[in-house]
Amino acid sequence: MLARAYIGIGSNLAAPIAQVRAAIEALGQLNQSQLIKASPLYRNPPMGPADQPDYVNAVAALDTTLEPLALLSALQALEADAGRQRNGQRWGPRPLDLDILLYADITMTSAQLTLPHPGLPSRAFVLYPLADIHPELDVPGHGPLASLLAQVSAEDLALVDEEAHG
Ligand code: A4P
Ligand code: MG
Repeated sequence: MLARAYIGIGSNLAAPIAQVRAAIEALGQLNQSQLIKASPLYRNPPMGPADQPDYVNAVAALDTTLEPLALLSALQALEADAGRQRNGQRWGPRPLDLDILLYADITMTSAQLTLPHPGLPSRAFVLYPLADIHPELDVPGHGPLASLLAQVSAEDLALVDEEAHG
Protein backbone atom coordinates (compact mmCIF):
# COMPACT_ATOMS: atom_id res chain seq x y z
CA MET A 1 0.00 0.00 0.00
CA LEU A 2 1.14 3.51 -0.72
CA ALA A 3 1.96 5.43 2.45
CA ARG A 4 3.15 8.94 3.17
CA ALA A 5 6.31 8.98 5.27
CA TYR A 6 8.21 11.96 6.65
CA ILE A 7 11.98 11.60 6.98
CA GLY A 8 14.14 13.67 9.31
CA ILE A 9 17.56 14.42 7.85
CA GLY A 10 20.52 15.58 9.95
CA SER A 11 24.25 16.06 9.46
CA ASN A 12 27.05 17.72 11.39
CA LEU A 13 30.18 16.29 9.76
CA ALA A 14 31.84 16.23 6.35
CA ALA A 15 30.14 19.26 4.72
CA PRO A 16 26.69 19.06 6.30
CA ILE A 17 24.85 21.18 3.72
CA ALA A 18 26.12 19.00 0.90
CA GLN A 19 25.32 15.86 2.94
CA VAL A 20 21.72 16.93 3.46
CA ARG A 21 21.27 17.91 -0.17
CA ALA A 22 22.75 14.61 -1.32
CA ALA A 23 20.45 12.75 1.07
CA ILE A 24 17.38 14.51 -0.40
CA GLU A 25 18.66 13.57 -3.85
CA ALA A 26 19.15 9.95 -2.74
CA LEU A 27 15.66 9.81 -1.23
CA GLY A 28 14.40 10.82 -4.67
CA GLN A 29 16.06 7.69 -6.07
CA LEU A 30 14.80 5.28 -3.41
CA ASN A 31 13.07 2.22 -4.82
CA GLN A 32 9.28 1.90 -4.50
CA SER A 33 9.22 5.54 -3.39
CA GLN A 34 8.58 9.00 -4.72
CA LEU A 35 9.97 12.19 -3.19
CA ILE A 36 7.04 14.55 -2.73
CA LYS A 37 8.64 17.55 -1.11
CA ALA A 38 11.72 18.64 0.83
CA SER A 39 11.92 21.45 3.38
CA PRO A 40 14.50 24.20 3.44
CA LEU A 41 17.69 23.44 5.38
CA TYR A 42 18.22 24.79 8.89
CA ARG A 43 21.49 25.16 10.75
CA ASN A 44 21.17 24.75 14.53
CA PRO A 45 23.26 23.93 17.60
CA PRO A 46 23.68 20.30 18.68
CA MET A 47 21.15 18.72 20.98
CA GLY A 48 23.07 16.44 23.36
CA PRO A 49 26.87 16.65 23.78
CA ALA A 50 27.83 20.27 23.07
CA ASP A 51 31.40 19.55 21.97
CA GLN A 52 30.39 18.81 18.38
CA PRO A 53 29.72 20.97 15.32
CA ASP A 54 26.35 22.57 14.54
CA TYR A 55 23.84 20.45 12.66
CA VAL A 56 22.08 21.04 9.40
CA ASN A 57 18.55 19.58 9.49
CA ALA A 58 15.73 19.18 6.99
CA VAL A 59 12.63 17.04 6.47
CA ALA A 60 11.46 15.23 3.34
CA ALA A 61 8.05 13.81 2.48
CA LEU A 62 8.01 10.50 0.61
CA ASP A 63 5.24 8.40 -0.81
CA THR A 64 6.36 4.81 -0.56
CA THR A 65 5.17 1.23 -0.85
CA LEU A 66 8.11 0.05 1.30
CA GLU A 67 6.86 -1.27 4.64
CA PRO A 68 8.18 0.66 7.68
CA LEU A 69 11.03 -1.76 8.50
CA ALA A 70 12.06 -2.01 4.84
CA LEU A 71 12.11 1.79 4.68
CA LEU A 72 14.26 1.89 7.85
CA SER A 73 16.76 -0.55 6.28
CA ALA A 74 16.89 1.52 3.12
CA LEU A 75 17.59 4.66 5.15
CA GLN A 76 20.30 2.91 7.16
CA ALA A 77 21.93 1.86 3.87
CA LEU A 78 22.00 5.52 2.81
CA GLU A 79 23.55 6.47 6.18
CA ALA A 80 26.21 3.82 5.65
CA ASP A 81 26.88 5.15 2.12
CA ALA A 82 27.54 8.54 3.72
CA GLY A 83 30.22 6.99 5.92
CA ARG A 84 28.21 6.73 9.11
CA GLN A 85 29.95 4.70 11.81
CA ARG A 86 27.37 3.06 14.06
CA ASN A 87 29.74 2.49 16.99
CA GLY A 88 29.88 6.14 17.99
CA GLN A 89 28.46 7.70 21.14
CA ARG A 90 24.70 8.29 21.45
CA TRP A 91 23.79 11.67 20.01
CA GLY A 92 27.36 12.04 18.82
CA PRO A 93 28.45 13.70 15.56
CA ARG A 94 27.54 12.02 12.27
CA PRO A 95 27.78 12.70 8.53
CA LEU A 96 24.17 11.60 8.02
CA ASP A 97 21.24 10.66 10.24
CA LEU A 98 17.95 9.62 8.67
CA ASP A 99 15.00 9.08 11.00
CA ILE A 100 11.47 8.02 10.11
CA LEU A 101 9.49 10.78 11.79
CA LEU A 102 6.07 9.54 10.71
CA TYR A 103 4.78 6.67 8.61
CA ALA A 104 1.14 7.17 7.61
CA ASP A 105 -0.85 7.21 10.86
CA ILE A 106 1.03 4.28 12.41
CA THR A 107 1.93 4.33 16.07
CA MET A 108 4.25 1.55 17.21
CA THR A 109 7.03 0.86 19.69
CA SER A 110 9.55 -1.90 19.04
CA ALA A 111 13.27 -2.41 19.53
CA GLN A 112 13.93 -1.43 15.92
CA LEU A 113 11.36 1.22 15.25
CA THR A 114 9.26 3.68 17.23
CA LEU A 115 6.60 5.71 15.41
CA PRO A 116 6.11 8.60 15.52
CA HIS A 117 9.81 9.22 16.22
CA PRO A 118 10.02 9.92 19.98
CA GLY A 119 11.97 13.15 19.46
CA LEU A 120 9.43 14.63 17.05
CA PRO A 121 7.11 16.42 19.53
CA SER A 122 9.88 18.41 21.23
CA ARG A 123 12.55 19.16 18.62
CA ALA A 124 12.47 22.52 16.85
CA PHE A 125 14.77 21.17 14.09
CA VAL A 126 12.08 18.58 13.26
CA LEU A 127 8.87 20.55 13.87
CA TYR A 128 9.68 23.68 11.86
CA PRO A 129 10.80 21.93 8.65
CA LEU A 130 7.84 19.55 8.99
CA ALA A 131 5.56 22.59 9.13
CA ASP A 132 7.27 24.02 6.02
CA ILE A 133 6.10 20.92 4.16
CA HIS A 134 2.73 20.25 5.77
CA PRO A 135 1.51 22.84 8.31
CA GLU A 136 -1.89 21.15 8.68
CA LEU A 137 -0.36 17.84 9.76
CA ASP A 138 -1.81 15.86 12.63
CA VAL A 139 0.80 13.89 14.59
CA PRO A 140 -0.66 10.53 15.63
CA GLY A 141 -0.90 10.45 19.42
CA HIS A 142 0.12 14.11 19.76
CA GLY A 143 -2.49 16.16 17.91
CA PRO A 144 -2.03 19.10 15.56
CA LEU A 145 1.52 19.98 14.51
CA ALA A 146 0.62 23.63 15.09
CA SER A 147 0.03 22.98 18.81
CA LEU A 148 3.43 21.25 19.14
CA LEU A 149 5.12 24.12 17.29
CA ALA A 150 3.59 26.68 19.64
CA GLN A 151 5.53 25.12 22.52
CA VAL A 152 8.96 25.14 20.86
CA SER A 153 11.07 28.18 20.02
CA ALA A 154 12.62 28.67 16.56
CA GLU A 155 15.27 31.05 17.90
CA ASP A 156 18.14 28.59 17.42
CA LEU A 157 17.17 27.73 13.81
CA ALA A 158 18.96 29.59 11.02
CA LEU A 159 17.72 29.13 7.48
CA VAL A 160 20.58 27.98 5.26
CA ASP A 161 21.28 30.33 2.38
CA GLU A 162 20.24 28.58 -0.88
CA GLU A 163 23.60 29.48 -2.42
CA ALA A 164 25.61 28.13 0.50
CA HIS A 165 28.16 25.36 0.16
CA GLY A 166 29.72 23.00 2.68
N1 A4P B 1 14.89 3.66 15.69
C1 A4P B 1 13.76 3.57 16.44
N2 A4P B 1 12.80 4.34 15.93
C2 A4P B 1 13.32 4.94 14.82
C3 A4P B 1 12.78 5.85 13.86
N3 A4P B 1 11.52 6.31 13.93
N4 A4P B 1 13.59 6.25 12.84
C4 A4P B 1 16.11 2.92 16.01
C5 A4P B 1 14.88 5.82 12.75
N5 A4P B 1 15.45 4.93 13.65
C6 A4P B 1 14.67 4.51 14.66
O1 A4P B 1 19.42 5.15 15.91
C7 A4P B 1 19.38 4.12 16.86
C8 A4P B 1 18.28 3.15 16.52
O2 A4P B 1 17.03 3.80 16.61
C9 A4P B 1 18.29 2.60 15.10
O3 A4P B 1 19.08 1.46 14.97
C10 A4P B 1 16.82 2.29 14.82
O4 A4P B 1 16.57 0.89 14.84
P1 A4P B 1 20.79 5.64 15.37
O5 A4P B 1 20.49 6.55 14.23
O6 A4P B 1 21.68 4.51 15.16
O7 A4P B 1 21.40 6.40 16.65
P2 A4P B 1 21.31 7.88 17.06
O8 A4P B 1 20.73 8.66 15.92
O9 A4P B 1 22.61 8.31 17.61
O10 A4P B 1 20.33 7.83 18.29
P3 A4P B 1 18.95 8.41 18.39
O11 A4P B 1 18.48 8.22 19.77
O12 A4P B 1 18.08 7.94 17.26
O13 A4P B 1 19.28 9.92 18.19
P4 A4P B 1 18.49 10.89 17.32
O14 A4P B 1 17.16 11.08 17.92
O15 A4P B 1 18.57 10.51 15.90
O16 A4P B 1 19.31 12.18 17.58
N6 A4P B 1 21.13 17.89 17.28
C11 A4P B 1 20.65 18.62 16.26
N7 A4P B 1 20.67 19.95 16.33
N8 A4P B 1 20.13 18.00 15.14
C12 A4P B 1 20.07 16.64 15.03
O17 A4P B 1 19.62 16.13 13.99
N9 A4P B 1 20.50 14.51 16.09
C13 A4P B 1 20.89 13.78 17.12
C14 A4P B 1 20.63 12.34 17.10
C15 A4P B 1 21.54 14.39 18.27
N10 A4P B 1 21.58 15.82 18.26
C16 A4P B 1 21.08 16.52 17.23
C17 A4P B 1 20.56 15.85 16.10
MG1 MG C 1 18.92 8.39 14.26
